[in-house]
Amino acid sequence: MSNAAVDYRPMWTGLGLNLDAHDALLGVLSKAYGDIFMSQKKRPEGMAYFDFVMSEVHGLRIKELLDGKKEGRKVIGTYCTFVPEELVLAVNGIMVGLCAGADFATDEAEKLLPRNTCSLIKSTFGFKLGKVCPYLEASDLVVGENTCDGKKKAYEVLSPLVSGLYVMDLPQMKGADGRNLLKIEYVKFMRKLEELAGVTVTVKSLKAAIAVVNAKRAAVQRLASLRSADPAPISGLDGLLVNQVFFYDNPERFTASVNKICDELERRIAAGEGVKRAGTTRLLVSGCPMAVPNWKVPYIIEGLNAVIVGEESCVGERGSRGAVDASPVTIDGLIDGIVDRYLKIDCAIFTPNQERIEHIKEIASRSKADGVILYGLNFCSPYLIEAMGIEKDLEKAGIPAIRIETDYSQEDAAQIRTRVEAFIERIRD
Ligand code: BJ8
Repeated sequence: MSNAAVDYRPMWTGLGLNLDAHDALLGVLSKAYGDIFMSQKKRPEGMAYFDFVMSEVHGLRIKELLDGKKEGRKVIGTYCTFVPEELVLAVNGIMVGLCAGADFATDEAEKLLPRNTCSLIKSTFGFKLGKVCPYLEASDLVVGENTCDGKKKAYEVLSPLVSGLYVMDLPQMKGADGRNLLKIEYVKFMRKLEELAGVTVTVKSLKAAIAVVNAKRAAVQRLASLRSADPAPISGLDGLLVNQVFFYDNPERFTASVNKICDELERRIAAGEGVKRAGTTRLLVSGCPMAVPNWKVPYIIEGLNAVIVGEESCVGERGSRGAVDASPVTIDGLIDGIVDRYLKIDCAIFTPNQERIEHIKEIASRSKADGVILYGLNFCSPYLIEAMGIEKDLEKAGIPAIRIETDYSQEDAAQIRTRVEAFIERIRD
């Protein structure tokens, strides 16, 4: 997936990538992207921008990061939506999500991690050990976080493998003590960024950064609300792709591109047009994050007579809802606004986490979903355990739900297809 006209190999060599392994990875990704995305019918024209971004995901965007580094900007790689992009932008840094959405070098990863570790964590290691992630290699600081037990312990193992791993502590409960902890951690992280970048955060720089990220979130929220139309104006696969690119792209360019798609979708909706006919079964997908290029389950769902109308996920509404209050006039006040916004993320690592079920119901109702697919990665205790209670709760509320537990392999694709097909039939009966 790179522009054939430009030879990025010297750049990748400079980053220490294993070129043969990287070529093999890009070959597989490129084919998957063509099969999954380019074969869709009635895509919005604005998705051409996202096709371009994906075609250059290891090319032009990496060059932009390296050009930024030459100008003295720092690249901050992250694995969790709890890392505030506002703070990174306030020191003129660039934040990127790190690759964790495909099986790669799993045998190597399993020499360091138990087999019964979730695919997302194994993937993080596989991409590092296989030397195929230019984002990771371009990062000046890699930020881990104290979230689930798997990640927490995996960062101890990852630490000697990457230069500059910084682990942020996160609360697991949302009372006053939890809020205090998050604020302390965000201030510590801001100091770390200031030291790394040699830049002091000012009220002006932080306000400007908040405005950029709020605009980016507002654009994806606008897109999410347009998906409530019937017929759905955009496929779930394309909706997910936008949510995935959210973590990689230049934020201002991303915002403009999403708003452009929204303008187009508004015209589509006014004309009564959509990607599938009105009345197609509408599904909400809820659960573990789907990092690039984890498209397996949405591809299966939309290959059937169904359309995905929302993602209750960190790569989706859980990660992008809300806004930071930009009105305070002190750094402390602005940090409070950041803490308040991020503390609303209802990740399953929190206990209790009742607001997540309310949030799922709210999205299901707004997006006019006919049912909810509770998506969980094998061995992910926080989401798999929550899913059992949520399934019962949703069914009790009259919202059909099904739990799908899977990994990044294709081995269970036929079985998932059969189960989703039966679920759609149950909804339609
Ligand atoms: S805020 S969801 S991005 S931690 S799938 S590694 S939970 S065992 S990813 Fe997450 Fe931040 Fe929460 Fe969001 Fe562990 Fe589960 Fe694996 Fe997971």
